[in-house]
Amino acid sequence: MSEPGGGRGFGSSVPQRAPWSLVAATAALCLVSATSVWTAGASPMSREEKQKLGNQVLEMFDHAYGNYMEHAYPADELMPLTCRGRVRGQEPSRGDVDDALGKFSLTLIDSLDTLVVLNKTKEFEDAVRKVLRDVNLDNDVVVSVFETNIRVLGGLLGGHSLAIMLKEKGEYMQWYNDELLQMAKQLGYKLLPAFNTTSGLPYPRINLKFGIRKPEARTGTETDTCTACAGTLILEFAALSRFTGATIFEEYARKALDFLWEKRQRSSNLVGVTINIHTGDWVRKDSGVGAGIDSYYEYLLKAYVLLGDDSFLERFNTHYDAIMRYISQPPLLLDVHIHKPMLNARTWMDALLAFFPGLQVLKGDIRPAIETHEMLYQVIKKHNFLPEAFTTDFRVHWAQHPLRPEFAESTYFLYKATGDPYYLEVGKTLIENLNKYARVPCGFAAMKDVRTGSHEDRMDSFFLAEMFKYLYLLFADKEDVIFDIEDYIFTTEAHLLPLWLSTTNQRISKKNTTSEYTELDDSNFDWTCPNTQILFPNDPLYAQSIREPLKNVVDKSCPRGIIRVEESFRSGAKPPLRARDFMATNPEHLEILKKMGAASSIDAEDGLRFMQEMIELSSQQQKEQQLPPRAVQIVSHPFFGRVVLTAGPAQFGLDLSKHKETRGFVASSKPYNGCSELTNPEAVMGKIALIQRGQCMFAEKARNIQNAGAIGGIVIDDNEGSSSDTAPLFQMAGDGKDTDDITIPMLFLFSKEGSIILDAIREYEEVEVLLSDKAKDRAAILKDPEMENEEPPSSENDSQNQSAEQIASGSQEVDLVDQESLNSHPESLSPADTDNAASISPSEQNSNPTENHETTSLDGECTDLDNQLQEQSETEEDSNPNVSWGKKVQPIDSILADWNEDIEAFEMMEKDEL
Ligand code: DMJ
Repeated sequence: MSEPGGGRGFGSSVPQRAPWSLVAATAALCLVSATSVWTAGASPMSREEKQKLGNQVLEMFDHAYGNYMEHAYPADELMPLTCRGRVRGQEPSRGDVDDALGKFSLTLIDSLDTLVVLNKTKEFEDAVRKVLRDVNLDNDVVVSVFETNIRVLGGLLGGHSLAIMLKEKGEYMQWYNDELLQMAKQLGYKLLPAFNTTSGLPYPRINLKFGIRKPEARTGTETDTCTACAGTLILEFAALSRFTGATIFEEYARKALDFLWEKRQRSSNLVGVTINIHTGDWVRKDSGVGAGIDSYYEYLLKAYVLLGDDSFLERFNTHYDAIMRYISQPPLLLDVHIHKPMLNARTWMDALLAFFPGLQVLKGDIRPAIETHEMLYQVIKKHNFLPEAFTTDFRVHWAQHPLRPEFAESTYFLYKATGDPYYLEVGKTLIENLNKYARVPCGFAAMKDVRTGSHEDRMDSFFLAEMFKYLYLLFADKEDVIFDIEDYIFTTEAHLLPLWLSTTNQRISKKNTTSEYTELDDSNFDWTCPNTQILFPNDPLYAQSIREPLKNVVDKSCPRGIIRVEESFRSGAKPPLRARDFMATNPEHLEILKKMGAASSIDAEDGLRFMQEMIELSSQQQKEQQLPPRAVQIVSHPFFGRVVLTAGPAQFGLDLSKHKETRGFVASSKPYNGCSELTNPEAVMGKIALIQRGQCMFAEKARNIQNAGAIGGIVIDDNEGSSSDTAPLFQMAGDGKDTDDITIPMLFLFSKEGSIILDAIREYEEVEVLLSDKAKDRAAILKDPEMENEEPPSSENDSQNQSAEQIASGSQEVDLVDQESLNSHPESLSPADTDNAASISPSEQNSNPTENHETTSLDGECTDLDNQLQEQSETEEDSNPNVSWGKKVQPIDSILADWNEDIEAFEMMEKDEL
C-alpha cells in the first residue's frame, strides 16, 4: 500500500475544533480523557510505546484495507483465505449474515471515515471518488434494513461529515459538493418503504430495487424483527434529515422508537428480543443487552447526545435502571425474562454485549463498566478472542469469533474515562492477538473456532469500520488525529456524526414523555452524565481497586447459573435444588420437587429453572457422543503452520485430545476411496493417508490404511464445494461394531479444505501436516527438529508463504509478518471446552452435509441466531468431571412428563400478564 497523502503515523496532524452544541458538549464531557490524574496502578505507557502501537495499527489497517482493495473490490467483502471478493449469490449462502451484502462495495463505504481518523486523507479522497464512480444502490438484492442503515447509510454520512470537515480546512476535498450526502439521501428513500407497517416498525429486509411489496421484491412477508433492528435508526436517519432538511427520515425513526417504548413491559421496563411488526406483540420475551437488543439502548442515549432531546435520555434512564436491577449481576450481564425479570433466561452471554461497558462510560456509570470489561478481558486472555458466546462459568458456548470490535470499543471508552494505562496494555494484547492468530497473508481472517485457532474465510466490513478506529484512537494523542474527535459521536458502526447537528434543522416535534417517569427514584439520575466525581475520581487507584477482586474470576470460577436466586438463600435458607444435583432416589429431593411450582413464587421460579436445566441435561445426554472439532495444520515449507483447517473428529481411532498430535507427510491412498486393501502400501507407509469419502464405512477405510502402515488418515469429502464455512462440524461415526483395533487418528475435511491439501501436493509434492486438537504455535513448529532443514519464515519467505496460501487466487501481495508473533506461545485452551457437532450414523455416510445448514451470526436478524445459540447450548458438555449426568439423572423423561402440566400453567400465566 502506498503511503497516505495526509501524513502517515502519529504526530503529523493539524488539530482544529468544529462548532458543537451546548447540550451535546455537556454529554460528551463523559469522554474527556483523564490521563493527567493517573499516577499509580499500571505503569504509564511512554509516548514512544504508544506511537509504536499506533503505527502498528496503521500497518494492520493497510494490510486489511489494501488486500480488500486489491483482491476484492468492488465486491462487498474480502474472503481473506481464498483472497477474493465475496459476491452474494456466487458463494454458498451463509443465511442472515449475507443480508448485509447488497453489491454496493460494503467494505469500501464502511471504511470511509476510518481513513480520515487514521490520517489517510489522500486515500480517503480516492475512496470517495471510487464510491461516487462505482457504487450502485439500485441492485435487485434483498438486504437487511438494519445492516444497510448502520453500515452503508452510516458509512456515507460519516464520509460526508468528514469530507465537509476536510473541505473547510482548505487542503483536501476541495472538489466535494455533497455527493456522498446525495447518495445517502437516495439510500434513505430506498429504505423508507420498509416502514410501511401499522406499527411503524420497519420490515427487517428490503429489496434495494423493488422495495417491499412488489412481486419481484422477494421480501415483505416477514412478521417479526429484532428490537435492535427496529430501534437502531435514529442517529443515521436524524442526521440525514438534519443534513438535508428532509424531515421524513427522522420522523420515521422516531415513530419506530416511540412504538418500542410504548411496548416495553410496564412492570419491568424491559424490552424483548423480537417483536411482531404488525401487532406489536413480543415474540421473544427474553431480554439482555447483547444480541437483538444492544444498539436500541445505545441509540436512546446517543440520540439524546446528538439531538439534545430529553425524552431519549429519560427513556434510556428508565431502561438503564431496569438493566441494572435485573440484568446486571456484576461482573455478568445475564438475559432475563421480561415478565419475570428475577428469572434468568440463559446461562450464557454473547459477545455483542461487550459494547455495554463503553455505553456505561457514556452514561457515567464507571464501576460496573470496569467490572464487566475486566471479566470479558479474562475470557479473552483464556481464548485469545471473545467467543461468540460463553457460559456464566466462562466456558466456550459458541466458539466462532468474527473479529468483532465491541471489546476494543469499550476499552477505548474506559481509557478515555479513567486514564488508566491498564487499558493501553489491554489494547496492546488485542493487537498482538490479531496479528498472531487472525492475520493471514491476504488480510485478517475471522476465527472459526477460538479453541482450535482455525480460520473462516471472512473479514467483515465492521472490522475496518470499527476495530481500527478504536485501536488507533486508544493510542492517539489529540495531535495524532487531524480533527477533534470530541466534536463527533460514534454510531453503533463507529461512523462519525458531528454534534453540531443538534442545532441544525430542528423541525421535528418532540414528544413530551416526562410525566411517565415519576415513579422512578431521582437517585437513578445521579449517574447521568456528566458526573465528574465518578468519572474522574480523585483516587488514582480507583479503576484498579475495582478490577483487582475480579482478577481471577475466570480461572477460579465454578460453574454458576442463576446467581441471584442462590444469593437470596445466603441468609440461612436452603439453596434451591439444581438439576445437576438431583437424584431420583433421594426422598428429600423428591419432596422439594413436589413443592416447586405449588407454593411461593420463589418455589415457582426454582421449578421453572429446574425444568429448563432438565431439558438441557436430557439433550446433553442424547448428544454426549459428540466430539469437538480438530485441526489439520500444514507445517511444511512454505506454509510453516500458517494454514489451519477445521477438521471433523472420528468416534474411533486415536483421540487427539488425549494424545500428542500426529505429524507426518501426506500421501494419497490407492484406491482413493480406501475401501479395499491398498495397492500402494509403500507410498502411505509411515505417512498420513488421504482417502476420499464414500462407498464404504469410515472405519473400513481406517483399517485399510492402518494395515498399509499409515500413521493417520484424512478423509476428504466427495461432495464438491462443501466447506466448513457453511456446514456444521462433521463427525465420523464407527461401523456399529467394536473399533478398538483402530489405533491411528482419523480426521475429516470438507471438500474446500481438502482441496487446499490436494492443491499443495500438486504444487509442492512433499506436504507435511499436523493432526491435533488445536493449532500448534508456529514458533514451536519451527523449533521442531524435523524442521531444522527448512527455511525460517523470513519476510522474503513470507511472500512464498503467501503464494502457497493463495493457491486458489494466485495473488502475489507482499505480506508484512510480525516476526515477534512467531516467538510467543498461544495460551492453552481448556480441554473441557466443546462445540456442537453434527454426528452421523454409518448409514448416513454419503449424505450431503451442506444441505439445510445455513449458518449465521449474531448480527441482524435475531430470531434464528438466538435459536442457533440455544441449539448450541444444548450440545455443550459440562467441564466438571465430577458431574456425570448419565449416571446421576436417570429417569429424565418421566420426570419431565410429570412437569408438563406445570410448564403449561406457567405459560398461561405469562399470557395473562400480556
Ligand atoms: C457492528 O456491525 C455493529 O457494532 C452492530 O451494532 C453490532 N455488531 C457489529 C460488530 O460486531
